[in-house]
Amino acid sequence: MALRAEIPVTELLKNDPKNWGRWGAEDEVGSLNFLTQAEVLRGVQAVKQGKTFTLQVMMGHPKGDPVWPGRAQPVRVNVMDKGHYLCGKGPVFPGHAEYADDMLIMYLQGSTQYDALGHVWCDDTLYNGYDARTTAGKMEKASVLPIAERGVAGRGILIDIARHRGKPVLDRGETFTHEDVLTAAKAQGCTIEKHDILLIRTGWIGSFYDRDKTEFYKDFIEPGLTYSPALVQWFHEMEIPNLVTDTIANEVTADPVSGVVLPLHNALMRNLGITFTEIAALDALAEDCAKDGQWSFLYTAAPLKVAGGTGAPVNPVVIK
Ligand code: UVW
Repeated sequence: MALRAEIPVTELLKNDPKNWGRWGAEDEVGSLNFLTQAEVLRGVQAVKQGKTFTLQVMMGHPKGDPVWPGRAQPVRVNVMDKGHYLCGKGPVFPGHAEYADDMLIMYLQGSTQYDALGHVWCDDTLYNGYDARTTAGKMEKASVLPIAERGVAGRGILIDIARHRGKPVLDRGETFTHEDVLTAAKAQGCTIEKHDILLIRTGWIGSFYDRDKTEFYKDFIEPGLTYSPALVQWFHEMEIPNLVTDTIANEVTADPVSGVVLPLHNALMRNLGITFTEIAALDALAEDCAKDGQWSFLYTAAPLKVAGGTGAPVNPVVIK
């Protein structure tokens, strides 16, 4: 990964739009405010067949769990099971019912997850102008909790960039723009509408399970959307509330032009308040959409209610 940026991210984004203050000085859910009751009903109207899909990757996959480099995979540990009873250590209840218990130790971004709007910042300032010092100890502002309490429901649309480019998975560091997304949508015979929850498939996370893990993480660079002022303007004008992708970070890891790492986290999430859902499992949904030609649906999700959390795991449900 290119870690040496040519210019500071604030310089790169200095002319880009912001939604700070648009929903009040205390807002913590950003562009989810676009998902009004009417937008939820527009999502419901996209339900045509009653097919359901869940978008979380498995935790504890036998082939490992994909995480951002430096984070550890979730660890699930049994703390009570039949073994305890066989050793005479299990609690004996009147009536002799027995039970198993376990615990999970994980990064809150260690599976399919929503990022809190304050998860990434620059210039000592979070989404909506909150001081970055409010992240100390736990997130006092723009944590994942308000997103979790609100929940997300609306019309979702899936754009399969990998399929459009005729490959099962995009290459390491392969980029695409909003123009490419629009071209792929046209080829799919669908139109991205204002306020759509945008799901983009690259094939990347699905490919993780069959790749050599050293190769996957070596000089880590994911494929993804790449920064341009025009792309940011498009997201702004389309009032996209939520970006969901099957990559760990929803964008090409390092902008090949400026060298800046994860500029869209600041341009879209911090500045526009667009919620990010990362590490989504989109292969089964994409396969089905390609078969029946229905690329839009009702998308619903609510991350776990973690007070002060920088993010939280989620298992979004799509209904076609
Ligand atoms: C980082 O925090 C680096 O990335 P993500 O948003 O993918 O969790």
